[in-house]
Amino acid sequence: MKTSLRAGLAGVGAAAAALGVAELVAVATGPTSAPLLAVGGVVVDHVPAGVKDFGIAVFGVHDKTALLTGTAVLLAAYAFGAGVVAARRWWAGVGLVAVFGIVGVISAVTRHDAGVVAALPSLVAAVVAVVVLRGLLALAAGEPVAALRERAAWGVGTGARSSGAGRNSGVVSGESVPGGGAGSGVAVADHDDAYPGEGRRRFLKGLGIVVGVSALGGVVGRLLTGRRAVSQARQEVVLPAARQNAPVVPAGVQVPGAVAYVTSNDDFYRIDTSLYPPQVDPSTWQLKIHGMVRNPITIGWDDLLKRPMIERYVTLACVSNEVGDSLIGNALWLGVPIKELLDAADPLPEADQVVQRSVDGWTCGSPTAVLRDGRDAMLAIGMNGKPLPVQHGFPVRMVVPGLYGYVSACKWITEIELARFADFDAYWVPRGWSAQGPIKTQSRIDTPRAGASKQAGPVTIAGVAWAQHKGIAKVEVQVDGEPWQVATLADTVSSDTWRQWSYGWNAAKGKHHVRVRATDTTGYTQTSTPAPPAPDGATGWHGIDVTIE
Ligand SMILES: Nc1nc2c(c(=O)[nH]1)N[C@H]1C(S)=C(S)[C@@H](COP(=O)(O)O)O[C@H]1N2
Ligand SMILES: [Mo]
Repeated sequence: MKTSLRAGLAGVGAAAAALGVAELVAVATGPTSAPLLAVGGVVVDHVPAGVKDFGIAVFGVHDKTALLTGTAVLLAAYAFGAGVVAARRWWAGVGLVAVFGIVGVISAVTRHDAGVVAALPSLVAAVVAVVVLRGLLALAAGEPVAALRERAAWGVGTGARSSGAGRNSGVVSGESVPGGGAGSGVAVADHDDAYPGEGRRRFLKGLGIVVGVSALGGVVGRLLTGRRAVSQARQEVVLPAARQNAPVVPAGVQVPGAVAYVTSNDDFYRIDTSLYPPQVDPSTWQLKIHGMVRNPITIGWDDLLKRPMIERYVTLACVSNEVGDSLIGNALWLGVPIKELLDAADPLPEADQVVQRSVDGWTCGSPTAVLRDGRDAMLAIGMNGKPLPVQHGFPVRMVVPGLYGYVSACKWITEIELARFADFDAYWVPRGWSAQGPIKTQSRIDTPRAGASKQAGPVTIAGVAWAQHKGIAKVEVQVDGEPWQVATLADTVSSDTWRQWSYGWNAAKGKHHVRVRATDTTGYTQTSTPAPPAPDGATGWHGIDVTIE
């Protein structure tokens, strides 16, 4: 094995140990204080506003894993380099580890609401990285075990000069350089045959043990963090009954082949900027309503539960949803009408924006007029009969019929600040998204699937359409540019949910293109002009290709 390969692997091993230990420390200091999550969080929040596609991507459902994997790969590459450098110039290597530690510390302590203790995982990680790097480099150099044991300080300060290029005896004498002067490095045998077989085996064994123990530490850390999480508190929540019974769902809401009318909690799309869902204990939860109000209010969990509740089906939609895509879901929400709390706080007339702030610092802003116009906007605590799932904002989130999630649906909400749109930009606004985000009238074909093959004869085309708080008045289907045909609308609970539709098509052999468009109760028919999600929601007609055989 090549010298530099071994040194690089030693670096990667040191990084693994650092991250594993950091996860353990983070059990005490909080999951987002661990360096990987902390740095990942900073990346999410600080991507330049111009990188529009990335802005869309962080809205995306699968991108958290991608981001963390990417960060881990970059870190591994960095660690490899640090290992190679450290083998030649020990203190330069230590410097690179220190940079890693400093980046981790700064990321962790600058996260919203992070205390100084958030620095701990990264600090400990950096120290561990140095110690383990030193040990692994020594193994990589093929030092006799005895020599290793004799070292007073396994890690720091001992270095031996490489005897330069060319063959190296592979035996590094115990010659220590206290404090390791500049330029001292850990000599690594240049050729395998310097320590035929045995040195390499010992190195690989050491590396394997380090990586294995670190992975174990990381997993144990995550498990312990999970146990400290609020899932227990969530299970203990007993939801109060609503003022009236939940609306009855008519049997006719569901069209075969379309998505389920009510989305289960497990299937509900999840979008947020947090790499680890905030853990908020209801017993310490508080909501502060302040800013441009005459009567600031602070309300706790028990007070909230005592207030009269409503239970409503509301279809939530994400502004990042592409035409035909599925960042949309319909659930039964239980909660306190926000209008009543806002009325009690008594906003100043010029406070046209209700800024909602999550415990992790994320913000969104809804028009005050919308939240007070009598629609069923609420501080929700229940979702489909269960306490809010942690990922969907436990214990309390906002739900507003008719507004995209990024301007209204604050999860883990802890603060409501009355302000003016002119004075405050919420999270996504400086990142290129519109401050106003009413949901655009849209429709989608669920069956047949795009690209499907069907037998000639009767084929049911079906799907969903939505125009929350306005309601769907008409859905039309078009095959191959023929005249638009009116589809049959299914029942619905209210104008605040999506509505299913179907159309019986007598399909002839060949390739066909099928399109759909909806008209809402204001008389507006979806525009055919395609627009991307940014800045305020995609437009255009959903179309699919179908082959009839
Ligand atoms: N705290 C917090 N709340 C948030 C977000 C977020 O990033 N952080 N994202 C919003 C967006 S963009 C959407 S579309 C909805 C999605 O809610 P869901 O994950 O429950 O489907 O949550 C909103 N609430
Ligand atoms: Mo969203």
